[in-house]
Amino acid sequence: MFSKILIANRGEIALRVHRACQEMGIRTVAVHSTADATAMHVRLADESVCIGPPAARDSYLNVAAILSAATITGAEAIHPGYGFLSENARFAEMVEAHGLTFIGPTADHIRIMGDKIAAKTAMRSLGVPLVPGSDGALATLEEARAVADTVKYPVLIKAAAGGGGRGMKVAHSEDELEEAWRVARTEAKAAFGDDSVYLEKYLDRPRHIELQVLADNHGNVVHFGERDCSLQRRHQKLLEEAGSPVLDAAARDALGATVTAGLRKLGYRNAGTLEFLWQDDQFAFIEMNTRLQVEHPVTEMVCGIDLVKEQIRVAAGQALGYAQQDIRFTGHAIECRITAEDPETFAPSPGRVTQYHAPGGLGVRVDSALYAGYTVPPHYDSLVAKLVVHAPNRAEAIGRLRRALSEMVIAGIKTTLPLHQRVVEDPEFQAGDYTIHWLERFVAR
Ligand code: MV4
Repeated sequence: MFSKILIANRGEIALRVHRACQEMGIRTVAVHSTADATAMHVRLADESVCIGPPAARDSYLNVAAILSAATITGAEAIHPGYGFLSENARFAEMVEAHGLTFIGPTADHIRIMGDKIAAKTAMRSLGVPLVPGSDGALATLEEARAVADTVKYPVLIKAAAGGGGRGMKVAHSEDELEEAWRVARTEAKAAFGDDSVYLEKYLDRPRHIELQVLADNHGNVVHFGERDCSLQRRHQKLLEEAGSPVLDAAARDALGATVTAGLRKLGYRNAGTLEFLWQDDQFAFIEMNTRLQVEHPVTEMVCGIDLVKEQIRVAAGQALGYAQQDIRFTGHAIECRITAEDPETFAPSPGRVTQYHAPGGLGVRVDSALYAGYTVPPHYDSLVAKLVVHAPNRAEAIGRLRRALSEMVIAGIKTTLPLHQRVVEDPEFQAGDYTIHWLERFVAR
Protein backbone atom coordinates (compact mmCIF):
# COMPACT_ATOMS: atom_id res chain seq x y z
CA MET A 1 0.00 0.00 0.00
CA PHE A 2 1.10 3.58 -0.63
CA SER A 3 2.46 5.49 2.35
CA LYS A 4 1.87 8.98 0.86
CA ILE A 5 -0.64 10.27 -1.71
CA LEU A 6 -0.79 13.70 -3.35
CA ILE A 7 -4.34 14.99 -3.84
CA ALA A 8 -4.46 17.08 -7.03
CA ASN A 9 -7.66 18.93 -6.21
CA ARG A 10 -9.34 21.37 -3.80
CA GLY A 11 -12.52 21.85 -1.80
CA GLU A 12 -14.81 19.11 -0.60
CA ILE A 13 -13.38 16.40 -2.88
CA ALA A 14 -9.80 17.01 -1.71
CA LEU A 15 -11.11 16.60 1.84
CA ARG A 16 -13.05 13.48 0.84
CA VAL A 17 -9.89 11.83 -0.52
CA HIS A 18 -7.88 12.97 2.52
CA ARG A 19 -10.40 11.28 4.84
CA ALA A 20 -10.06 7.94 3.02
CA CYS A 21 -6.25 8.19 3.18
CA GLN A 22 -6.31 9.10 6.87
CA GLU A 23 -8.39 6.03 7.71
CA MET A 24 -6.01 3.84 5.69
CA GLY A 25 -2.91 5.20 7.45
CA ILE A 26 -1.71 6.98 4.31
CA ARG A 27 -0.17 10.44 4.63
CA THR A 28 -1.51 13.18 2.36
CA VAL A 29 -0.04 16.06 0.40
CA ALA A 30 -2.41 18.91 -0.45
CA VAL A 31 -1.70 21.24 -3.34
CA HIS A 32 -3.22 24.70 -3.46
CA SER A 33 -3.30 27.98 -5.30
CA THR A 34 -2.43 31.24 -3.54
CA ALA A 35 -6.22 31.86 -3.26
CA ASP A 36 -6.60 28.62 -1.24
CA ALA A 37 -3.79 29.04 1.32
CA THR A 38 -6.31 28.99 4.20
CA ALA A 39 -8.63 26.35 2.70
CA MET A 40 -9.73 23.37 4.79
CA HIS A 41 -8.12 20.83 2.43
CA VAL A 42 -4.76 22.51 3.13
CA ARG A 43 -5.35 22.70 6.88
CA LEU A 44 -6.16 19.01 7.26
CA ALA A 45 -3.50 17.52 4.97
CA ASP A 46 -0.24 16.26 6.46
CA GLU A 47 1.75 18.50 4.10
CA SER A 48 0.92 21.13 1.53
CA VAL A 49 2.56 22.74 -1.47
CA CYS A 50 1.56 25.99 -3.16
CA ILE A 51 1.41 25.30 -6.90
CA GLY A 52 0.57 28.69 -8.37
CA PRO A 53 -1.68 31.74 -8.63
CA PRO A 54 -5.51 31.64 -8.34
CA ALA A 55 -6.40 30.90 -11.99
CA ALA A 56 -6.91 27.12 -12.30
CA ARG A 57 -4.82 26.93 -15.48
CA ASP A 58 -1.81 28.20 -13.49
CA SER A 59 -2.37 26.02 -10.40
CA TYR A 60 -4.79 23.05 -10.32
CA LEU A 61 -4.16 22.45 -14.04
CA ASN A 62 -0.42 23.13 -13.80
CA VAL A 63 0.95 19.65 -14.52
CA ALA A 64 4.63 20.57 -14.04
CA ALA A 65 3.97 22.17 -10.66
CA ILE A 66 1.88 19.21 -9.46
CA LEU A 67 4.46 16.64 -10.56
CA SER A 68 7.21 18.67 -8.86
CA ALA A 69 5.14 18.81 -5.68
CA ALA A 70 4.76 15.02 -5.76
CA THR A 71 8.48 14.52 -6.34
CA ILE A 72 9.73 16.85 -3.60
CA THR A 73 7.31 15.45 -1.01
CA GLY A 74 7.99 11.82 -1.92
CA ALA A 75 4.36 10.98 -2.77
CA GLU A 76 3.93 7.62 -4.50
CA ALA A 77 0.53 8.17 -6.07
CA ILE A 78 -1.75 11.00 -7.21
CA HIS A 79 -5.53 11.11 -6.74
CA PRO A 80 -7.02 13.62 -9.20
CA GLY A 81 -10.52 13.93 -7.66
CA TYR A 82 -13.08 15.14 -10.24
CA GLY A 83 -12.81 18.00 -12.74
CA PHE A 84 -9.38 19.61 -13.28
CA LEU A 85 -6.91 16.90 -14.50
CA SER A 86 -9.06 13.88 -13.62
CA GLU A 87 -9.92 12.97 -17.22
CA ASN A 88 -6.74 14.21 -18.87
CA ALA A 89 -5.06 11.20 -20.53
CA ARG A 90 -1.78 13.14 -21.00
CA PHE A 91 -1.66 13.86 -17.27
CA ALA A 92 -2.27 10.20 -16.40
CA GLU A 93 0.59 9.26 -18.73
CA MET A 94 2.94 11.85 -17.26
CA VAL A 95 2.17 10.74 -13.71
CA GLU A 96 3.11 7.17 -14.64
CA ALA A 97 6.20 8.36 -16.61
CA HIS A 98 7.42 9.97 -13.37
CA GLY A 99 7.24 6.60 -11.62
CA LEU A 100 4.07 7.55 -9.72
CA THR A 101 0.70 5.77 -9.72
CA PHE A 102 -2.30 7.57 -11.20
CA ILE A 103 -5.31 6.63 -9.06
CA GLY A 104 -7.73 6.12 -11.93
CA PRO A 105 -8.06 4.25 -15.24
CA THR A 106 -5.28 3.81 -17.80
CA ALA A 107 -4.50 6.74 -20.12
CA ASP A 108 -5.80 4.64 -23.04
CA HIS A 109 -9.20 4.12 -21.42
CA ILE A 110 -9.45 7.82 -20.52
CA ARG A 111 -8.66 8.66 -24.15
CA ILE A 112 -11.21 6.24 -25.61
CA MET A 113 -14.04 7.47 -23.39
CA GLY A 114 -13.08 11.12 -23.96
CA ASP A 115 -13.96 10.58 -27.63
CA LYS A 116 -17.73 10.03 -27.54
CA ILE A 117 -17.70 8.23 -30.90
CA ALA A 118 -14.92 5.83 -29.82
CA ALA A 119 -16.79 5.26 -26.53
CA LYS A 120 -20.00 4.33 -28.38
CA THR A 121 -18.09 2.07 -30.78
CA ALA A 122 -16.51 0.26 -27.82
CA MET A 123 -19.86 -0.13 -26.04
CA ARG A 124 -21.57 -1.32 -29.23
CA SER A 125 -18.99 -4.10 -29.62
CA LEU A 126 -19.56 -5.10 -25.98
CA GLY A 127 -23.32 -5.43 -26.35
CA VAL A 128 -24.24 -2.37 -24.26
CA PRO A 129 -27.53 -0.83 -25.51
CA LEU A 130 -27.08 2.50 -27.36
CA VAL A 131 -29.29 5.32 -28.58
CA PRO A 132 -30.07 4.52 -32.26
CA GLY A 133 -27.94 6.62 -34.59
CA SER A 134 -24.88 6.77 -36.84
CA ASP A 135 -22.30 3.99 -36.57
CA GLY A 136 -19.48 6.47 -36.16
CA ALA A 137 -18.44 9.93 -37.32
CA LEU A 138 -20.43 11.46 -40.17
CA ALA A 139 -18.39 12.74 -43.12
CA THR A 140 -21.14 14.59 -45.00
CA LEU A 141 -24.55 16.17 -44.57
CA GLU A 142 -25.90 13.55 -47.01
CA GLU A 143 -24.75 10.78 -44.68
CA ALA A 144 -26.44 12.55 -41.77
CA ARG A 145 -29.65 12.84 -43.81
CA ALA A 146 -29.61 9.13 -44.60
CA VAL A 147 -29.16 8.11 -40.94
CA ALA A 148 -31.86 10.58 -39.83
CA ASP A 149 -34.28 9.05 -42.35
CA THR A 150 -33.61 5.63 -40.83
CA VAL A 151 -33.91 6.55 -37.13
CA LYS A 152 -36.66 9.18 -37.82
CA TYR A 153 -36.82 12.76 -36.55
CA PRO A 154 -36.21 14.45 -34.15
CA VAL A 155 -32.45 13.82 -34.17
CA LEU A 156 -29.39 15.30 -32.45
CA ILE A 157 -26.05 16.20 -33.99
CA LYS A 158 -23.41 15.73 -31.29
CA ALA A 159 -19.70 16.60 -31.16
CA ALA A 160 -17.31 13.64 -30.73
CA ALA A 161 -15.21 15.77 -28.40
CA GLY A 162 -18.30 17.09 -26.58
CA GLY A 163 -20.06 15.80 -23.51
CA GLY A 164 -21.78 17.61 -20.70
CA GLY A 165 -24.12 19.19 -23.25
CA ARG A 166 -21.61 21.17 -25.30
CA GLY A 167 -21.69 20.99 -29.09
CA MET A 168 -25.17 19.46 -29.36
CA LYS A 169 -27.91 20.55 -31.81
CA VAL A 170 -31.42 19.16 -32.33
CA ALA A 171 -33.21 18.90 -35.70
CA HIS A 172 -36.96 18.28 -35.48
CA SER A 173 -37.33 17.71 -39.21
CA GLU A 174 -35.30 17.49 -42.41
CA ASP A 175 -35.57 21.32 -42.90
CA GLU A 176 -33.63 21.83 -39.67
CA LEU A 177 -30.91 19.26 -40.34
CA GLU A 178 -28.56 21.39 -42.45
CA GLU A 179 -28.58 24.21 -39.89
CA ALA A 180 -28.03 21.78 -36.96
CA TRP A 181 -25.21 20.11 -38.88
CA ARG A 182 -23.48 23.42 -39.63
CA VAL A 183 -23.90 24.96 -36.16
CA ALA A 184 -22.84 21.78 -34.29
CA ARG A 185 -19.69 21.44 -36.41
CA THR A 186 -18.77 25.14 -36.10
CA GLU A 187 -19.29 25.08 -32.33
CA ALA A 188 -17.36 21.83 -31.96
CA LYS A 189 -14.43 23.23 -33.95
CA ALA A 190 -14.39 26.43 -31.87
CA ALA A 191 -14.79 24.72 -28.49
CA PHE A 192 -12.66 21.58 -28.96
CA GLY A 193 -10.61 22.15 -32.13
CA ASP A 194 -12.31 19.05 -33.56
CA ASP A 195 -15.40 19.18 -35.78
CA SER A 196 -16.14 15.41 -35.82
CA VAL A 197 -19.84 14.87 -35.21
CA TYR A 198 -22.26 11.95 -34.96
CA LEU A 199 -26.02 11.62 -35.01
CA GLU A 200 -28.53 10.16 -32.57
CA LYS A 201 -32.28 9.88 -32.36
CA TYR A 202 -33.39 12.64 -29.94
CA LEU A 203 -35.11 11.26 -26.85
CA ASP A 204 -37.57 13.92 -25.71
CA ARG A 205 -38.31 12.99 -22.07
CA PRO A 206 -35.57 10.73 -20.71
CA ARG A 207 -34.28 10.24 -17.22
CA HIS A 208 -30.52 10.40 -16.69
CA ILE A 209 -29.49 7.20 -14.96
CA GLU A 210 -25.86 6.23 -14.46
CA LEU A 211 -24.16 3.04 -13.30
CA GLN A 212 -21.16 3.05 -10.93
CA VAL A 213 -18.49 0.47 -11.73
CA LEU A 214 -15.19 -0.57 -10.19
CA ALA A 215 -12.49 -2.82 -11.65
CA ASP A 216 -9.23 -4.14 -10.22
CA ASN A 217 -6.06 -4.93 -12.18
CA HIS A 218 -6.83 -8.66 -12.13
CA GLY A 219 -9.93 -8.82 -14.32
CA ASN A 220 -12.56 -8.44 -11.58
CA VAL A 221 -15.32 -5.93 -12.35
CA VAL A 222 -18.33 -5.11 -10.17
CA HIS A 223 -21.05 -2.49 -10.23
CA PHE A 224 -22.52 -0.58 -7.29
CA GLY A 225 -25.91 0.09 -8.80
CA GLU A 226 -27.35 3.22 -10.35
CA ARG A 227 -27.84 6.86 -9.54
CA ASP A 228 -30.70 8.92 -10.90
CA CYS A 229 -29.28 12.33 -11.86
CA SER A 230 -32.26 13.69 -13.79
CA LEU A 231 -32.68 16.76 -11.57
CA GLN A 232 -30.40 19.19 -13.36
CA ARG A 233 -30.46 22.64 -14.88
CA ARG A 234 -28.23 23.68 -17.77
CA HIS A 235 -26.22 20.47 -17.34
CA GLN A 236 -25.55 21.29 -13.68
CA LYS A 237 -26.90 18.57 -11.43
CA LEU A 238 -28.83 19.76 -8.38
CA LEU A 239 -29.87 16.54 -6.63
CA GLU A 240 -29.07 12.86 -7.16
CA GLU A 241 -30.55 9.70 -5.73
CA ALA A 242 -29.62 6.01 -5.36
CA GLY A 243 -31.46 3.96 -6.43
CA SER A 244 -33.52 5.44 -9.17
CA PRO A 245 -37.23 5.78 -8.28
CA VAL A 246 -38.07 3.97 -11.55
CA LEU A 247 -35.76 0.92 -11.49
CA ASP A 248 -36.31 -2.43 -9.87
CA ALA A 249 -33.68 -4.98 -8.85
CA ALA A 250 -34.20 -7.05 -12.01
CA ALA A 251 -33.56 -4.10 -14.35
CA ARG A 252 -30.48 -3.08 -12.33
CA ASP A 253 -29.08 -6.62 -12.31
CA ALA A 254 -29.61 -7.05 -16.06
CA LEU A 255 -27.89 -3.79 -17.00
CA GLY A 256 -25.14 -4.42 -14.44
CA ALA A 257 -24.40 -7.88 -15.85
CA THR A 258 -24.05 -6.56 -19.42
CA VAL A 259 -21.85 -3.66 -18.38
CA THR A 260 -19.50 -5.55 -16.06
CA ALA A 261 -18.99 -8.34 -18.62
CA GLY A 262 -18.21 -5.68 -21.25
CA LEU A 263 -15.72 -3.77 -19.10
CA ARG A 264 -13.95 -7.02 -18.21
CA LYS A 265 -13.39 -7.61 -21.94
CA LEU A 266 -12.18 -4.04 -22.34
CA GLY A 267 -9.65 -4.47 -19.50
CA TYR A 268 -11.03 -1.41 -17.72
CA ARG A 269 -9.44 -0.47 -14.38
CA ASN A 270 -10.43 1.56 -11.31
CA ALA A 271 -13.71 3.51 -10.93
CA GLY A 272 -15.96 4.62 -13.76
CA THR A 273 -19.52 5.64 -14.50
CA LEU A 274 -21.62 4.78 -17.53
CA GLU A 275 -24.27 7.38 -18.34
CA PHE A 276 -27.56 6.22 -19.81
CA LEU A 277 -30.74 7.86 -20.96
CA TRP A 278 -33.77 5.92 -19.77
CA GLN A 279 -37.07 6.30 -21.61
CA ASP A 280 -39.98 3.89 -22.22
CA ASP A 281 -38.35 1.32 -19.91
CA GLN A 282 -35.21 1.16 -22.05
CA PHE A 283 -31.60 2.08 -21.37
CA ALA A 284 -29.42 3.76 -23.98
CA PHE A 285 -25.73 4.42 -23.29
CA ILE A 286 -24.53 7.95 -24.07
CA GLU A 287 -21.16 8.54 -22.38
CA MET A 288 -18.70 7.11 -19.87
CA ASN A 289 -16.93 9.12 -17.17
CA THR A 290 -13.51 7.79 -16.21
CA ARG A 291 -13.34 9.47 -12.80
CA LEU A 292 -14.84 9.52 -9.33
CA GLN A 293 -18.00 11.64 -9.60
CA VAL A 294 -19.36 14.42 -7.41
CA GLU A 295 -22.41 12.30 -6.57
CA HIS A 296 -20.50 9.14 -5.54
CA PRO A 297 -21.65 9.45 -1.88
CA VAL A 298 -25.24 8.30 -2.62
CA THR A 299 -23.81 5.04 -3.95
CA GLU A 300 -21.56 4.69 -0.91
CA MET A 301 -24.53 5.13 1.42
CA VAL A 302 -26.70 2.43 -0.19
CA CYS A 303 -23.79 -0.04 -0.68
CA GLY A 304 -21.95 0.64 2.57
CA ILE A 305 -18.60 0.92 0.81
CA ASP A 306 -15.97 3.65 0.61
CA LEU A 307 -15.39 4.19 -3.11
CA VAL A 308 -12.24 6.27 -2.59
CA LYS A 309 -10.64 3.56 -0.45
CA GLU A 310 -11.57 1.06 -3.14
CA GLN A 311 -9.94 3.25 -5.80
CA ILE A 312 -6.75 3.47 -3.74
CA ARG A 313 -6.70 -0.28 -3.04
CA VAL A 314 -7.10 -1.32 -6.67
CA ALA A 315 -4.57 1.33 -7.81
CA ALA A 316 -2.08 -0.27 -5.38
CA GLY A 317 -2.67 -3.59 -7.15
CA GLN A 318 -4.94 -5.26 -4.62
CA ALA A 319 -7.67 -7.57 -5.89
CA LEU A 320 -11.31 -6.82 -5.05
CA GLY A 321 -12.05 -8.81 -1.94
CA TYR A 322 -15.67 -9.53 -2.91
CA ALA A 323 -17.90 -10.56 -5.80
CA GLN A 324 -21.00 -8.95 -7.30
CA GLN A 325 -23.35 -11.09 -5.19
CA ASP A 326 -21.68 -9.76 -2.01
CA ILE A 327 -22.80 -6.21 -2.86
CA ARG A 328 -26.15 -5.42 -1.23
CA PHE A 329 -28.27 -2.34 -1.79
CA THR A 330 -29.81 -1.08 1.44
CA GLY A 331 -32.35 1.72 1.64
CA HIS A 332 -32.33 4.95 -0.33
CA ALA A 333 -29.93 7.91 -0.45
CA ILE A 334 -30.35 11.47 -1.73
CA GLU A 335 -27.69 14.14 -2.26
CA CYS A 336 -28.28 17.88 -2.52
CA ARG A 337 -25.55 19.91 -4.19
CA ILE A 338 -25.42 23.20 -2.32
CA THR A 339 -23.69 25.89 -4.34
CA ALA A 340 -22.68 29.48 -3.63
CA GLU A 341 -25.23 30.92 -6.04
CA ASP A 342 -28.39 33.01 -5.92
CA PRO A 343 -31.19 30.42 -5.58
CA GLU A 344 -33.32 32.25 -8.18
CA THR A 345 -30.93 33.75 -10.73
CA PHE A 346 -28.03 31.31 -10.21
CA ALA A 347 -25.60 34.24 -10.22
CA PRO A 348 -22.37 33.22 -8.43
CA SER A 349 -22.18 34.40 -4.81
CA PRO A 350 -18.62 34.04 -3.52
CA GLY A 351 -17.56 35.80 -0.31
CA ARG A 352 -17.10 35.40 3.43
CA VAL A 353 -19.10 32.73 5.26
CA THR A 354 -20.08 34.35 8.56
CA GLN A 355 -21.88 31.34 10.07
CA TYR A 356 -21.77 27.65 9.23
CA HIS A 357 -23.73 24.90 10.90
CA ALA A 358 -23.87 21.39 9.44
CA PRO A 359 -26.88 19.20 10.23
CA GLY A 360 -26.40 15.82 11.91
CA GLY A 361 -28.31 12.89 13.29
CA LEU A 362 -28.91 9.37 12.01
CA GLY A 363 -28.38 8.93 8.27
CA VAL A 364 -27.05 12.44 7.60
CA ARG A 365 -23.69 13.12 5.95
CA VAL A 366 -22.21 16.46 4.90
CA ASP A 367 -19.20 16.59 2.57
CA SER A 368 -17.93 20.16 2.67
CA ALA A 369 -14.73 22.14 3.10
CA LEU A 370 -16.60 25.12 4.61
CA TYR A 371 -15.96 26.67 8.02
CA ALA A 372 -17.20 29.85 9.69
CA GLY A 373 -14.93 32.71 8.64
CA TYR A 374 -13.88 31.03 5.38
CA THR A 375 -14.04 33.11 2.21
CA VAL A 376 -15.38 31.25 -0.84
CA PRO A 377 -13.04 32.38 -3.64
CA PRO A 378 -14.54 33.50 -6.96
CA HIS A 379 -12.11 31.50 -9.12
CA TYR A 380 -13.54 27.98 -8.96
CA ASP A 381 -16.67 25.82 -9.11
CA SER A 382 -19.45 27.11 -6.83
CA LEU A 383 -20.11 23.79 -5.03
CA VAL A 384 -19.71 24.42 -1.28
CA ALA A 385 -21.43 21.45 0.37
CA LYS A 386 -23.06 18.13 -0.41
CA LEU A 387 -25.82 17.17 1.99
CA VAL A 388 -26.43 13.43 1.78
CA VAL A 389 -29.16 11.51 3.60
CA HIS A 390 -29.73 7.78 3.86
CA ALA A 391 -32.89 6.06 5.15
CA PRO A 392 -34.63 2.66 4.82
CA ASN A 393 -36.79 3.85 1.90
CA ARG A 394 -37.31 6.88 -0.37
CA ALA A 395 -40.21 8.39 1.62
CA GLU A 396 -38.16 8.33 4.82
CA ALA A 397 -35.12 9.70 2.99
CA ILE A 398 -37.22 12.68 1.83
CA GLY A 399 -38.44 13.25 5.39
CA ARG A 400 -34.87 13.12 6.66
CA LEU A 401 -33.70 15.47 3.90
CA ARG A 402 -36.40 18.01 4.76
CA ARG A 403 -35.34 17.87 8.42
CA ALA A 404 -31.60 18.14 7.64
CA LEU A 405 -32.12 21.06 5.23
CA SER A 406 -34.01 22.94 7.94
CA GLU A 407 -31.06 22.52 10.36
CA MET A 408 -28.37 23.62 7.95
CA VAL A 409 -27.01 27.19 8.16
CA ILE A 410 -24.66 28.87 5.67
CA ALA A 411 -24.71 32.63 6.26
CA GLY A 412 -22.87 35.52 4.62
CA ILE A 413 -23.22 34.21 1.05
CA LYS A 414 -26.22 33.23 -1.02
CA THR A 415 -26.67 29.48 -1.51
CA THR A 416 -29.12 27.15 -3.24
CA LEU A 417 -30.41 25.83 0.13
CA PRO A 418 -33.81 27.59 -0.34
CA LEU A 419 -34.22 25.96 -3.77
CA HIS A 420 -33.58 22.51 -2.31
CA GLN A 421 -36.14 23.24 0.40
CA ARG A 422 -38.74 23.99 -2.28
CA VAL A 423 -37.88 20.91 -4.37
CA VAL A 424 -38.33 18.47 -1.44
CA GLU A 425 -41.83 19.87 -0.81
CA ASP A 426 -42.97 19.31 -4.41
CA PRO A 427 -45.52 16.50 -4.93
CA GLU A 428 -44.02 15.45 -8.29
CA PHE A 429 -40.56 15.19 -6.78
CA GLN A 430 -42.00 13.27 -3.85
CA ALA A 431 -43.66 10.85 -6.29
CA GLY A 432 -40.36 10.41 -8.17
CA ASP A 433 -42.17 11.64 -11.25
CA TYR A 434 -39.55 13.65 -13.15
CA THR A 435 -37.37 13.69 -16.29
CA ILE A 436 -34.25 15.72 -17.21
CA HIS A 437 -36.58 18.64 -18.11
CA TRP A 438 -38.43 18.81 -14.78
CA LEU A 439 -36.11 21.18 -12.88
CA GLU A 440 -35.96 23.86 -15.60
CA ARG A 441 -39.77 24.04 -15.53
CA PHE A 442 -39.83 24.02 -11.73
CA VAL A 443 -37.38 26.93 -11.58
CA ALA A 444 -39.39 28.86 -14.22
CA ARG A 445 -42.69 28.66 -12.28
C1 MV4 B 1 -29.25 13.27 -25.49
C2 MV4 B 1 -30.53 13.74 -25.14
C3 MV4 B 1 -31.61 13.25 -25.84
N1 MV4 B 1 -31.42 12.35 -26.82
N2 MV4 B 1 -29.12 12.37 -26.48
C4 MV4 B 1 -26.78 16.22 -22.71
C5 MV4 B 1 -25.38 16.17 -22.27
C6 MV4 B 1 -24.80 14.92 -22.76
N3 MV4 B 1 -24.28 14.20 -21.64
C7 MV4 B 1 -25.88 14.19 -23.44
N4 MV4 B 1 -27.05 14.99 -23.33
C8 MV4 B 1 -28.23 14.60 -23.87
N5 MV4 B 1 -28.14 13.69 -24.85
C9 MV4 B 1 -30.19 11.93 -27.12
N6 MV4 B 1 -30.03 11.04 -28.11
C10 MV4 B 1 -30.64 14.67 -24.10
C11 MV4 B 1 -29.47 15.11 -23.46
C12 MV4 B 1 -29.66 16.03 -22.37
C13 MV4 B 1 -29.36 15.65 -21.06
C14 MV4 B 1 -28.84 14.40 -20.75
C15 MV4 B 1 -28.54 14.05 -19.45
C16 MV4 B 1 -28.77 14.95 -18.42
C17 MV4 B 1 -29.29 16.18 -18.71
C18 MV4 B 1 -29.59 16.55 -20.01
C19 MV4 B 1 -30.12 17.80 -20.28
C20 MV4 B 1 -30.41 18.16 -21.56
C21 MV4 B 1 -30.18 17.28 -22.62
